[in-house]
Amino acid sequence: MPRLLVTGGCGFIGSNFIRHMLKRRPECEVVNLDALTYAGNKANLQELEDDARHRFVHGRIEDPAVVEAAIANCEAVVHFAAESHVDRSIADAAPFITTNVLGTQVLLDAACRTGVKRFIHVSTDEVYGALGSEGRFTEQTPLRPRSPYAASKAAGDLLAQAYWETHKLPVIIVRPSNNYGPYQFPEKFIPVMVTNLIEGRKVPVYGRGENVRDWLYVEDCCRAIELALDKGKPGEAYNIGGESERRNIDLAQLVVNLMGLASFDSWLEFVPDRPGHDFRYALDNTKIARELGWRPEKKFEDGLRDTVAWYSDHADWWRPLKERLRRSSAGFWTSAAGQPPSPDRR
Ligand code: NAD
Ligand code: TDX
Repeated sequence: MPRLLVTGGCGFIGSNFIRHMLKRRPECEVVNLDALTYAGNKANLQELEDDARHRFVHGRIEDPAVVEAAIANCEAVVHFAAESHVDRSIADAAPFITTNVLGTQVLLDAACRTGVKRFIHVSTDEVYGALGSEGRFTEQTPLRPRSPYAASKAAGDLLAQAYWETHKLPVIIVRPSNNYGPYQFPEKFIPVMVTNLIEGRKVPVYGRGENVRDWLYVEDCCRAIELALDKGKPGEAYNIGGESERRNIDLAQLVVNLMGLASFDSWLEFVPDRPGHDFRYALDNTKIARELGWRPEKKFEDGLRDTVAWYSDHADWWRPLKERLRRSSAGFWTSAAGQPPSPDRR
């Protein structure tokens, strides 16, 4: 794969993926198309500043002229760019439709015109909806998105699938579970917890903290996407599950313990629940294990310890981001800035 177009490469998973590929593949070149929204940050790839194999293009994926120029001479596309935060989609769904639906269509059209050899569409487990306490989603599970974010991602999946069926664009859809690790924007649950606790603030727990997420270390996710790029079958979807399910409350307990803090309860603040909060996600990894030989390798407790250490060592990275979040939080529904969500703020 000599030259890749990566969209959203200045975000959390995208920046980890670019680092992963350039480290493992000396011959690889990356064009990184990113709009630098509130979640995009050039500092995520600071160490590649002098690496000629990485070319940053500032622009939006829903702009056909920008995409046309960026995709020229690229053999494959790995499409991460998205509005990615569920709480924000509850406050205002419009940017989710623009980026996750319209942007995906513009990219798919450009990919058809240039004839790329592979188009990896990075989707999410959330497109399947919510589980009760039993069972797992397989790739055959019908799409039943329940938040505006998940609906916009599912729309992207359906478009991607349709471009395979209609135009034979070699699209591969990957559906990872909740990622965690270095460079995750501090509005998502794990970085909210770790950075709040470092700052001496409480952890906002939605509802009673009984919802379950399946946690995947970001490096394991990047390995799976690399395999999908090399060996994935066009027209197919692959789940990428972390095989590490935890209730939010148990995860909070683990983080408080890892940070060496006593009296767990005093560090929690139970806040009103997210509207339509999906109860549980869990992915069946049978297909990706059998067809691509992938399994998650990082043990959850090790990944979490490494992540806590990374945020402890990189306060200069996240402090300005949290400052900005706090200043701008008035208009959207989130507790990430340390303000508990309440129904009258929706
Ligand atoms: P992120 O929010 O950290 O990063 C998104 C990036 O996309 C940012 O750099 C942003 O500037 C860029 N972007 C947003 N709108 C854009 C536009 N219109 N044009 C160009 N660039 C734009 O997201 P993430 O957590 O790294 O997620 C990456 C992808 O993986 C997303 O598609 C998301 O839906 C999916 N995903 C994420 C997770 C997770 O746990 N983080 C899990 C499953 C799937
Ligand atoms: O402050 C918080 N308190 C809290 O209890 C936050 C931010 C979250 N939560 C809960 C809600 C969820 O049950 O923690 C869980 C994880 O929440 P998020 O980090 O917002 O992730 P989630 O909504 O599960 O979605 C994530 O995984 C799938 C990503 O944000 C999506 O981009 C991805 O598709």
